[in-house]
Amino acid sequence: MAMLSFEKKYRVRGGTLVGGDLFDFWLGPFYVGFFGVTTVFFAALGTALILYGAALGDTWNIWKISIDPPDIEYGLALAPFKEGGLWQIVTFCAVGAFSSWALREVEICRKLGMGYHVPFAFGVAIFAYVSLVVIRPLLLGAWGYGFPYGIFTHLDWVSNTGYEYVNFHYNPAHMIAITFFFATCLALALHGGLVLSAINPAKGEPVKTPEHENTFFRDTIGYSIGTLGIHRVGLFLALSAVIWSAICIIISGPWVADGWPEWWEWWRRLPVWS
Ligand code: 07D
Ligand code: 07D
Ligand code: U10
Repeated sequence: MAMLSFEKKYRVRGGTLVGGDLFDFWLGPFYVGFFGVTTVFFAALGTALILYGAALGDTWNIWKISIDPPDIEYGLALAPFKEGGLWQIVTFCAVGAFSSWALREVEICRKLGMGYHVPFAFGVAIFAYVSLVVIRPLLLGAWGYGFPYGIFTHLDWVSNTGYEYVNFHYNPAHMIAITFFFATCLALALHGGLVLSAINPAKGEPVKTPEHENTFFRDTIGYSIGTLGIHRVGLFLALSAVIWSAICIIISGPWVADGWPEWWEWWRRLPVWS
């Protein structure tokens, strides 16, 4: 069915979580819904506040603009607007916009009668962001532990936070996260390569079947996970990468306060070595 006539057929009321029929309509290609309205509200307010913060700052250099969190001294209190209060409101808007976007995805899934895999996956990305700017600051007792909203300043934050723990590469959860990120790239490259090699053949060649795809991997590594399985594995690898990322930063400070290399002392002290 052509895409446009399919959309027409499925553009029917229902499936909303909140708001009933009130916002149950489309604007051009975009489904609106109650959470489309809240997304636009939080995203527009957050963006406007970032622009206002940039106007208050001393540069319009896009790389250097930064909305900084409050000083550690403010703890978990609300800070004055120009001393981190702005960062706190922008963070609130960001969490509001990202959650609204995820819920709008849920409503679209419900309309289409599909599973909730995509909003669930986005929820994991939101969890990583929330772990950086809400969960870890709460555990450490100050909003000042959140990262600043600026292109270069957020890189400075990652580098400084990394060196605070001497060598962040020794963080075991960071190791697991990185391994999952690398594995995700490998899996996507294998999958993209395999599918294109089978269904986008040279001119005049017939399109190949999933049996060809299975056989390629059985011939190469002795096992094929199958056409559905590879998507399960892909989702698992990608979500694991982000979940272990969230873990690696949540435990840096609240659990391990000194350097990560030192944490490995327990391994050196195992009686088996002596
Ligand atoms: C390709 C989908 C499209 C998304 C894009 C990003 C904005 C920000 C706003 C200046 C893959 C749009 C960007 C809306 C502009 C202001 C106020 C996604 C794709 C194109 N980072 N980070 C980038 C964010 C963190 C790190 C680039 C966001 C953590 C490193 C971009 C967040 C840590 C490097 C960016 C976030 C961290 C980057 C490209 C939120 C650990 C780079 C991103 C909300 C996770 C790279 C100059 C990209 C770079 C980069 C955005 C959080 C580390 C500006 C929105 C604190 C080491 N980050 N980042 O393509 O070139 O993502 O930086 O959590 O090297 Mg970052
Ligand atoms: C947080 C993004 C969420 C995004 C959302 C959506 C918009 C809308 C609109 C485009 C999590 C935002 C959407 C804004 C845009 C339009 C229209 C994703 C998030 C909700 N590290 N490290 C990681 C590596 C080192 C350090 C994670 C590698 C050094 C610290 C990952 C190396 C030191 C932290 C990772 C390396 C160090 C991390 C990031 C190599 C510095 C974190 C991925 C090869 C000296 C961060 C949760 C991630 C983390 C993190 C990889 C090196 C420090 C596993 C490969 C040794 C402090 N590092 N790192 O988390 O875990 O994405 O964050 O050297 O905080 Mg590291
Ligand atoms: C996959 C797949 C598959 C496919 C696929 C795909 C995965 C089975 C069948 C999909 C994959 C692709 C298409 C490949 C490319 C994708 C990526 C590389 C991922 C990264 C994506 C991007 C970088 C694009 C990002 C674009 C976005 C998020 C769209 C932005 C849209 C909006 C802002 C409008 C949102 C609409 C809402 C909220 C509700 C409706 C309301 C309106 C329309 C009102 C209009 C008002 C506004 C737009 C203003 C709102 C203000 C905002 C947001 C603040 C901005 C402020 C300013 C100052 C400008 O597996 O195979 O094939 O295709």
